[in-house]
Amino acid sequence: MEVSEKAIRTGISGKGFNPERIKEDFPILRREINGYRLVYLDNAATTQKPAVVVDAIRHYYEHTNANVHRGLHTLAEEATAAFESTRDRIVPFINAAKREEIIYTRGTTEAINLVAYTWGKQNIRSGNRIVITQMEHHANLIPWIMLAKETGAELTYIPIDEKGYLDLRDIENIIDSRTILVALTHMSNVLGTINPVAEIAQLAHRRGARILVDGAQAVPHMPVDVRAIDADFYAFSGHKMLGPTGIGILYGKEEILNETNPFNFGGEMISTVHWDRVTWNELPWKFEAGTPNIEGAVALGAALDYLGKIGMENVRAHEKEITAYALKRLSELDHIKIFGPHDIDYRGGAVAFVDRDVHSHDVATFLDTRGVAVRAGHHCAQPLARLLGVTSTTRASFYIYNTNDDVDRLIEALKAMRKYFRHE
Ligand code: 7TS
Repeated sequence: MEVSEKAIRTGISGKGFNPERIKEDFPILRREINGYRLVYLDNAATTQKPAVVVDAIRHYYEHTNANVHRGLHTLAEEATAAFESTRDRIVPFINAAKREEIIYTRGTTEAINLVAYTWGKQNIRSGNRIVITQMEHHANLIPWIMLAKETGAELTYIPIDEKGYLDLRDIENIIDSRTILVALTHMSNVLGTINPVAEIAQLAHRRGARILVDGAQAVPHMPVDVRAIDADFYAFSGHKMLGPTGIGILYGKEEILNETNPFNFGGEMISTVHWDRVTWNELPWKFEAGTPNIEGAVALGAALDYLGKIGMENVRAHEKEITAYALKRLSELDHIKIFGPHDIDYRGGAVAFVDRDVHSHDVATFLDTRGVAVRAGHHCAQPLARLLGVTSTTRASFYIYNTNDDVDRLIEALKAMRKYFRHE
């Protein structure tokens, strides 16, 4: 099969794409750490950036830099166009209905807090129920703990089963008629579990509740369609999908955002201001007070282009393959216990595990001596770790530039670690 020049540049072949070729687009992956070629397996925390994303930031400052929405000079118009064009590209990327539904934030955390402080404070009352799950990241847990305390609403958890799936047997009673909001993660950053968010949205809507989906781990790794899910709110971060830090997205249905008062006040978010009264700007700017992260939005556009060329189906297919390989290789080590589902159709590429004898922090530190970067800790989900009966786990998480060779390097390093700590 003939492969176009463009496809070669992006590493795309007839069978999806070639991660070895993709690696070349990421300057940082040429680094050696402690004498070994870097194997970066901390992608659930943040991904590395391809040269095109780094170049977009440089190009923006060298050619375009100006403040957005308020200037009449060429640079200001170009900066505004570049900033707003990423918003236009987010719309099809998650299949939103319109650009008014795409709010720039600093990331998932800020997006969820924005919903809690605006829609949440406006709508949640004593006697209401907020439903979340036992596998939430602190970003989708603490805002609801605080809001429940403040309003007198009840916070209820969908439990997880021993395999790491949501236990939905009692879901009809958990999401009851008092429920006003269901907030859950699309993909767990610890267990890797992909949750049936569309089905849960259907039930929430039948009860008259709204649903917020934390898509921090989903949008970077699989095709996401917010309208097929019928999400009322959907949050994600640019830095976990090849973009820079400090830029993220809150998607919200237009009619809900229209009924919701803003929370950050200042420039940009107003229409008219008098000494004693103001009217709000239109969507989406109503929620974007102050000078935004322009460079971040512009570079996120470059990241979207890069992922778009690969195709999110291909990203997901590659991650299924490498995660299946990682689960198989890790399962061969009898001193390793893996958390989360093993069925590759229902999980993503974050694989948390513990060694029977070596503390997860020592595991991560040892792996680093072999050039393998993983995360160890509670992964910002302390109650979940407690539920799993551990204080911390080691987590390997994969992305488009990881290969089976990288998994082999992880396994070799784990074996070397056992020797080093004299557990063999
Ligand atoms: N929700 C989930 C499911 C996450 O995995 C994270 C970050 C967040 C929310 C917060 O995203 P932020 O961009 O606002 O920080 N997760 C991780 C992690 O697993 N390791 O480091 C950050």
